[in-house]
Amino acid sequence: MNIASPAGAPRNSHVIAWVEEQVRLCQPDRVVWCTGSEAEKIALQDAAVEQGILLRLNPEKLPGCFYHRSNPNDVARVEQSTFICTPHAEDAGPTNNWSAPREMYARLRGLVDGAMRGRTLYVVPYLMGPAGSPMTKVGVELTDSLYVVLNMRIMTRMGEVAWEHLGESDDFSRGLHCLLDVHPDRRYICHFPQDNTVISVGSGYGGNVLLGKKCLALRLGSYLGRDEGWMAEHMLLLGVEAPSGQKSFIAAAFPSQCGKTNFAMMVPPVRFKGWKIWTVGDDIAWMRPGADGRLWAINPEAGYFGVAPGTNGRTNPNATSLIQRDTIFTNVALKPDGTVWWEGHDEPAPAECLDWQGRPWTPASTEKAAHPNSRFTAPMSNNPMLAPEVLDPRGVPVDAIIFGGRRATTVPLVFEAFNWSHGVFLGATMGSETTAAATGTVGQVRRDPMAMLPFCGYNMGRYFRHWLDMRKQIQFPPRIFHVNWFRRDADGRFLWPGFGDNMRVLRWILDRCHGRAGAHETPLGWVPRWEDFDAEGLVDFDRARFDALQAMNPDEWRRDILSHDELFMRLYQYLPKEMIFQRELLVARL
Ligand code: SAT
Ligand code: MN
Repeated sequence: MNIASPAGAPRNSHVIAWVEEQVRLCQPDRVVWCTGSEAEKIALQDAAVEQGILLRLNPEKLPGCFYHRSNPNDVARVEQSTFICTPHAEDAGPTNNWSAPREMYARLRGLVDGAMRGRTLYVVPYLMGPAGSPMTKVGVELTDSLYVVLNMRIMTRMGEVAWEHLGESDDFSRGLHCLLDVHPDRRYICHFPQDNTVISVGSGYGGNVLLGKKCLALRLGSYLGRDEGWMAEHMLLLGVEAPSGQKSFIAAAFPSQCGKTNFAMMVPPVRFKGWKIWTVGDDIAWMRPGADGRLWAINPEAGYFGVAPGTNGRTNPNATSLIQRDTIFTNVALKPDGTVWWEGHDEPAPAECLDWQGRPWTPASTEKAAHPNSRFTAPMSNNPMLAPEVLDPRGVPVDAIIFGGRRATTVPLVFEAFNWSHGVFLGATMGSETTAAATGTVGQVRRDPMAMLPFCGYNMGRYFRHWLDMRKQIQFPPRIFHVNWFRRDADGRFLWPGFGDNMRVLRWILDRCHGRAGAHETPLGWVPRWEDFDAEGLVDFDRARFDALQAMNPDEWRRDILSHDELFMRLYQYLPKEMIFQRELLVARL
């Protein structure tokens, strides 16, 4: 097939040569070069509906919205099938699956050889980051999935804009995605950082296949960032506007399904009249030192791939409004009137509906109607509180970095690191209970450094080194904090209401950043005293409850440090000595 000058193709000879090579390999019947136009979007949606990939939802109630069910064996990221393929195993490090590039290329070539016969290959050019930003990267994803094309169109700046940014350059990430037969035995998500390349086969779901997101923006991004002196992080970005008009920006790292989207779109409680939270991003931040000595961040994405269950007008009013249009819902429940439902929806459970696998469901059913990792894909432009700075090529200056996990015990609601190295240690030793975002057991505490365990594209020990080294380039570093919204009492009830009330924690964090709030020194770090914390208007919340939330039990912490040691031991050869010092200091303070 000759693809040299079809409609929509750029003149970039590097792109043409690479696409030609992939086409020869996969042998699709047709090649479509996506332009990103409105007309193209509608034609692709129509085609997806016709092929049964998408179902059009009720156009009056959910205009522009579609419904998709993935294969039931393919509903989350697959960490066991995700590989970092570098010449040496130690480049990938002990926390990644490694394979030699030559072997993995050979295996993948075997799998994709002729695999698109009878199918269409879509060429999806996209930008990660605002057009015109020096931080922005170009990616090109070749895929045989219309679902992927339509999701990429929401999640990235897709189309001609990317060719314009690229020009004649060959500096673009190469992504090949092939559904194959969507069988777990033939599912591989492989990264070749030296070649700026990702090959993903055998899956059609989320982070496995929307290659701009976890694969480029985090795994390849972290690798590029280390070489180029910036940071690719699994962080939301939000702006806080005080009644005075002063705006501060916060970056926060939480593992998947720990409320990044809700936090990034938080609506402050009535007590905080005049305060506004603006969303910059809900999942990924690219950060680099600016000429002014501060750390600046962009959100490389253009949409949200958020967890549906639990999203409602109380937990996330902004998300609830922005997913009323132009949204793709995946693996939620489908109601007879062509709308959607999930556990924790504003509407009560429907008398009858189809569950995420298309089976009849009623409130008497014992299984969940929506998959726990069901998702919405929605454009950020629909967010009523989208920060205008999200389009600024310079990004936003970061005042504070927050690390957090899902921990039922041990870890207080909030504490502040003594300094940058201590903050890096807090991030490096973060623990969290596993969730449905990845296949495997749910609810077990695992170490998830900086929430990057599944996403760091190189040796985790060297990643800590990079974090420590970045300090030298940042004259005015953000302060670093640790939070835990998920602590429970002896009866298993959450001690903290969370959601909008997280504004109270944010308030103390900001006041610390601007030198306005007091704190008390503990072995873990600085903590708010009762008088430093705004609890006014909280129901059933008194000083005893605050003390329970902030309690620090030395025995629990000694046990926790033993579990830090498990990670540190795996990384021992590569672990910066600052991490060992911080560990020793913590033990001594306890
Ligand atoms: O499926 S994704 O990897 O995109 C979502 C997540 O796990 O954060
Ligand atoms: Mn994520």
